[in-house]
Amino acid sequence: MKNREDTMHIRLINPNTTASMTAKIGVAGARVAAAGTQVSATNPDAGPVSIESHFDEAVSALGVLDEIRRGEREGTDGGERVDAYVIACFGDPGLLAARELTTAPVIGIAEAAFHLATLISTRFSVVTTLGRTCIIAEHLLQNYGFAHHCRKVRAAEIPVLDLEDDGACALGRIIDECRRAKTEDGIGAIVLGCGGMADLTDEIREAVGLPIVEGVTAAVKLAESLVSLRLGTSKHGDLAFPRAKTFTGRFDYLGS
Ligand code: 5HY
Repeated sequence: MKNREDTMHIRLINPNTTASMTAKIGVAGARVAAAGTQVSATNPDAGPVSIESHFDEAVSALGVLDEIRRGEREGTDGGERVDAYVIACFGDPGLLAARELTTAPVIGIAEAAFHLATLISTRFSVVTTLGRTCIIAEHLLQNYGFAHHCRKVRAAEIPVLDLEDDGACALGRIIDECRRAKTEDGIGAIVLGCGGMADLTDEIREAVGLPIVEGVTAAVKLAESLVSLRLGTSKHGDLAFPRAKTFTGRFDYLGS
């Protein structure tokens, strides 16, 4: 593990396969990274172009694991070692399984945003894309122990890929929903519920007038803190490397 004086390399993984969204996530992460922090962004070759359901989530999780394995191989094949990973989808797909595959910290953007929101407000709301994905965020809030901090998970009712289409006025709908949250939820901050919103934080903050917590940038800063503190994923207990075993059929490449 590198000490705080050296550079560090943070790999952002967009679990969907839309390259333009991956590029946008990379730019947003690099913009807040400290001097000396290299940020790279990838997405799986195979999987859903956007994640908007439990099914999409389940399939995308394997893509995330493939990207972690790729990052780990790069480090051993003489490439740039990855010091921390960020899963840049608001469902944090495959988070715990990903942590089993590396000693580096692995941070989900939902978990990161929840942590930071509770440091600056006693109550926050989440504004995500489609209504049907709200339950995914609600399950994460319960799972991570933040449910009592979150007043409401709201949806702007926009398909994820509208965020890639300037003509779709996704920003206007997100701002409207944030304004409703501000007046109705009794909150002090808003968490943006999609990695594809990573470039919208400033515009939304100006339009709504509340602290806006965005997951990709939150995760990059938390990753830097963990690496600087020489804190990696514990290999003692449930996040130890998976036991070697055979995988059959199309998953035989996962065997060891
Ligand atoms: C995300 N989907 O962050 C989630 C957002 C959502 O493709 N990237 C996606 O709506 O759950």
